[in-house]
Amino acid sequence: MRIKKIILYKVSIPMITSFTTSFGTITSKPTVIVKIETNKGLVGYGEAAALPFPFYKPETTDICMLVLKEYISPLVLNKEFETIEEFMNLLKPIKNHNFSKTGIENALWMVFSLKTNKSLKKLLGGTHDKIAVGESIGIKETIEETLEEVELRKTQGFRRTKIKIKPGWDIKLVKAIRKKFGNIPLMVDANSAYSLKDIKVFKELDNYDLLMIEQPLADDDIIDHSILQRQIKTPICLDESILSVEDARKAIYLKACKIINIKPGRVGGLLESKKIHDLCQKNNIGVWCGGMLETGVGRAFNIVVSSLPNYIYPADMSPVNFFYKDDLVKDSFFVDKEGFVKVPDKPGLGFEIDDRKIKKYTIEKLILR
Ligand code: OSB
Ligand code: MG
Repeated sequence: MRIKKIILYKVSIPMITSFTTSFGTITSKPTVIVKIETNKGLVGYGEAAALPFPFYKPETTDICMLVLKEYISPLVLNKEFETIEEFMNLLKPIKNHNFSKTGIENALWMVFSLKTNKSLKKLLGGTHDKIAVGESIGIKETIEETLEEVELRKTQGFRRTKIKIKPGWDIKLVKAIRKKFGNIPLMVDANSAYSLKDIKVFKELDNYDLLMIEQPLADDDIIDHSILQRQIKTPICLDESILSVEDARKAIYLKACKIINIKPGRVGGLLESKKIHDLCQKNNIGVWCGGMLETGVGRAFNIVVSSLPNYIYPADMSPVNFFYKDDLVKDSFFVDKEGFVKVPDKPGLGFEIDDRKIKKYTIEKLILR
């Protein structure tokens, strides 16, 4: 198989609400949609869902456009390959840039799904027919406002609540949620905002029976996570720290976490996600799928990866219309009253791409061949 044409769309759908974490506030989130066409005329779409600024990972939306155009396209256009593994080997010279790689890798999975007439779930080896989902609640102005959102999402069926924390916005909030909602499945995500000096905060959080604490410490410090995990019983879940199956191997070896959040975008696609998933499964580390506020295109791949057997905790899967005025797919995924999303079982993305919408929200377009 060969890719004969790549089209990059930098797309910006207006946000309905901003999203605040310890690293900053997202008020607009352009994303990159990657469309590929093969020599046999098959078409696939993927999403490189980096953030517009380098506060989560160094890669940004504009960097994805640049890397896809200048470095990825020349390595892959018109090159022969038979499998995704072979395709990813073409990308080996490029260090990191996992969001960029994911954009094109996902598009290729879609092509393979169409070519073999098998659903993505089947191709990847998924076993769940539906996936459990939760919501990620950003940092708000007040505790009251946060409690209202927890309430709303609970009544909508979401199966667990994740709140973003940062120093000064942690224990009081968790305490208020426990007081009002009792023993609901609850977790926190610090996005690297703390250091080992904050051990008192974590010892205190240990009293609130949290499902997990996501990425408490620096993204490049697996050792300190290991030191912290030895001192608290709440499971540490790594997000930013895990960019590859190699990172996962080291984290597991050092006992730096008990859970891993495997987002395809952060690790470079579905194939690497599957490798991390398999390693975790062997080592009794449960996993789940986080999100990058993707459009319906990126979310479709997150749903697929979540169908793998060791994805045992609810995914961050707020519907696209929580955050955005519109979507790029027709009939986006639906969260049922019990908080489950059905995994599509037809070949292709599983959702119908709305080309008109892509056109409408495109702010930059590049055709590469
Ligand atoms: O840390 O999980 C995170 C959004 C952007 C960047 C990082 C994170 C998040 C979220 C939102 O928590 C999850 C979602 O896409 O719904
Ligand atoms: Mg996170």
